[in-house]
Amino acid sequence: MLLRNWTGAATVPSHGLYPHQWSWDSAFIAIGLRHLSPLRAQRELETLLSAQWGDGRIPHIVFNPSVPLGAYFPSPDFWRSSTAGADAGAPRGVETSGIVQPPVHALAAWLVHQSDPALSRRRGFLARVYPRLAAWHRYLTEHRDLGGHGLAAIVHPWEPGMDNSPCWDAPLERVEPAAPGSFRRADLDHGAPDDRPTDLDYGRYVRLAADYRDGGYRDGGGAVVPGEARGRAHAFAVEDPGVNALLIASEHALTGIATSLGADPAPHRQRARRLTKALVERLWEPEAGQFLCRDLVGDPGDAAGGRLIPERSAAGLLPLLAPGLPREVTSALLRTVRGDHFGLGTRVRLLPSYDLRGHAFDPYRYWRGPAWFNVNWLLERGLRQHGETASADALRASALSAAASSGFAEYLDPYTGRARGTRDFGWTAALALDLLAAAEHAPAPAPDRASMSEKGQKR
Ligand code: 2M8
Repeated sequence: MLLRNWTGAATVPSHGLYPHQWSWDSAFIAIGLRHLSPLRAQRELETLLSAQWGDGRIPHIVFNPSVPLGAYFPSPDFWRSSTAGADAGAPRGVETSGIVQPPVHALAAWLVHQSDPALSRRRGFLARVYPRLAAWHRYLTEHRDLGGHGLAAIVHPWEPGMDNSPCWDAPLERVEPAAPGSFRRADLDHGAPDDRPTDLDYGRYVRLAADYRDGGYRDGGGAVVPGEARGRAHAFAVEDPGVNALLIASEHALTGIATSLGADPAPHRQRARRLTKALVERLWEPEAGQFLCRDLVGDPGDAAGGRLIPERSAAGLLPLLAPGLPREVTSALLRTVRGDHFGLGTRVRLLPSYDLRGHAFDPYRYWRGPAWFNVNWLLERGLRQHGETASADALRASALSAAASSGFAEYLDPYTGRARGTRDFGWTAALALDLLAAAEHAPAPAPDRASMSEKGQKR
């Protein structure tokens, strides 16, 4: 199935609903593909990175020119990357979107390398991807530090990958939606309207993307606007704990990559440390026992730079992946994972994307409750890193059985495990393959060793 989604240079998440290359999908897909073909896994990431912009951003979609324009919206003629993004260094030879997705790529590259270090060295894989991955992280920490406190911010609800999360409801209310007749959704040709975002949400997504494009995809970061004022150059600007946790995990992967190439890993270690500190200072909410998102646009007079959004998303648990958190933070996160709000191991089969007790919980609708395989794969890894082997094993078993019984569904009802969304979904198949391969190996070692050792370590 995974091989059927391969198009010759990359893998589509799904031939119907998502017929192009998506950024974080490709990273997850490469992680699974490495067990079938390390060469294809390398090419998957290389194709994505070849569409990187001059300013370092990795676009969230790389368009396949042979797919008709009407097959997916927003299509290349909406984003107009090669012209509207020219000043930001968008490539000329390929059309892409102009927004980004979570930075799982360095982690993926490191795992892909480890699956066949000899092939990787022969092809110079790490040497080629390392400068691009480093530029990508620089883009996020420099251009996207819109809050001025060291974290990367997102400027569109599609950027954290959790498009329709209730966390975006309040920030989106300030956004004037694009007129309903001004665009045509293609997603409803494939997905059930009850599962997908509403038309009103879509109107707001379109408005934000069009405004970003019309501003030349400029971020207002860097030297242009100082400190906290940067976030206010956007109608939507949020610091998301999932995005930043993945950035930290990937920065740790860069220490491994740099070491393997004989380069200095210290800058990556330092950046990971700085990001981890900022993550705790800015987004940890002790009363909730989890990390929350920070809305940077909210209250112009707020000296702390925006306010925390009182919604519990699974993104707020992903910092379990970040080594070096204070012990009390980790313990509280583990309690929250198993507690009433997420119910892992008690009330649900897989971790839901949003608070089971939340006012907006919906077991079907996109990122407002259903369980997603990539989030569960990340959590499984986080649990294992913290020595929670029994919970990680149980989650792995649950994810594997749900992936197979659901026809590799895009997401599931977290209570019943019933399949939702599209089927034959790329990262579901890929990550199931990775979990299966891991189940056949010895348990993973502690994170520090995992990031430094190359031999005999596949996860
Ligand atoms: C979904 O997002 C796209 C927009 O990027 C969409 O709804 O059309 C999300 O689930 C996102 O996380 C995922 O990367 C993408 C492709 O699978 O689909």
